[in-house]
Amino acid sequence: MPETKFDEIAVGRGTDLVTLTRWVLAQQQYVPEATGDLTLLLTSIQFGCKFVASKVKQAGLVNLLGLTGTANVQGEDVKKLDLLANDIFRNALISSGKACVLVSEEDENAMVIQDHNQRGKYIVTFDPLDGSSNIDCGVSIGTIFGIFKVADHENPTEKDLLRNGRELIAAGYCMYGSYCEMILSVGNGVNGFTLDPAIGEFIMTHPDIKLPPRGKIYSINEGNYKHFDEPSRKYVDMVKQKYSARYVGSMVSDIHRTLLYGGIFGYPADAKSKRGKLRILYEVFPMAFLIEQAGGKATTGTMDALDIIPEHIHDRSGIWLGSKEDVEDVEALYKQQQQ
Ligand code: AHM
Ligand code: MG
Repeated sequence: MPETKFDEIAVGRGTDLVTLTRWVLAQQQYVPEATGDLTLLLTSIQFGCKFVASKVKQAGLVNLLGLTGTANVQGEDVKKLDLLANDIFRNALISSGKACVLVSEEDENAMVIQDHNQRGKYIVTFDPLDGSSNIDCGVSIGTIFGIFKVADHENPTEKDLLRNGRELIAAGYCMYGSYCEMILSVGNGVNGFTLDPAIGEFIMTHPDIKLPPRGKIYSINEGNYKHFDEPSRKYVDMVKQKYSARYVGSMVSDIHRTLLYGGIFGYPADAKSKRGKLRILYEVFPMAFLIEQAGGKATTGTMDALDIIPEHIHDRSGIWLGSKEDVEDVEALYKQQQQ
């Protein structure tokens, strides 16, 4: 018999693609106590995103556009796709066996997984379909999520939910746009993965995203200018002299552009929305976490966004996020006002 010979083969040659699952698995080696639970949870989120991406594409053809005729706890009209996306993510997360409590924009109360054997150690906060007002006209929308750990999965408490954003262990979003992209951070930078619909996998396309320290784009709903406080007005007056304006009206898309091109996105608290519009647990925190992980900054104007402690699961806050120096300009105007 001829002797078996061994050749060495290197990792990362030619057609070698890094899938999201492979990347998440590889991160486990940096965490000695890792159990693989987060990998499984993220796999279920990945599945939910693929499922929603496919439904968003078909929406106009299979009667998924339009309203359900009901309003959510925040008094907003619920779209058919909002409801479907919520159902898809709930089921995906429950079946992962790694979630303990779910907090969704569409559900009034936090949902505890009933079956103790199906409970894991994670709290997932999510907006299943953000940018609802853009659904029916085919403009980019997305899913946003944040992941915390629960202290005791047998007895989750309100304290597990109402905590600051620095305690997030992972956050991300998936954008359903001209391409479908998942942006994820597990606390060691930010990476982007594009869905290849032909093979059904998210492939790493934007490794280690870093925001430039200053951008050239400001993104804010200027239709609210008359309601803005003085620092917000002053800021808009200042940047419009030198920056371009871009505003999609879907937070996921506006943040995606900000991450890739730099600049600033703001939805400040104002006379109309006294506590801001965007929700802390599943819009503000995940996006602030990603922006900080990419070297940017996130503020309410007067404090770091990740230091907020919400008093209720659906609490809102004003928010400015983006390139560090741009956000610092906003902070300086708020400081000036306080003097
Ligand atoms: P939604 O979660 O009901 O879709 O609302 C959140 C959206 C964000 O995506 C976006 O940044 C903001 O609302 C846009 O609000 P407006 O239409 O007031 O500019
Ligand atoms: Mg939303």
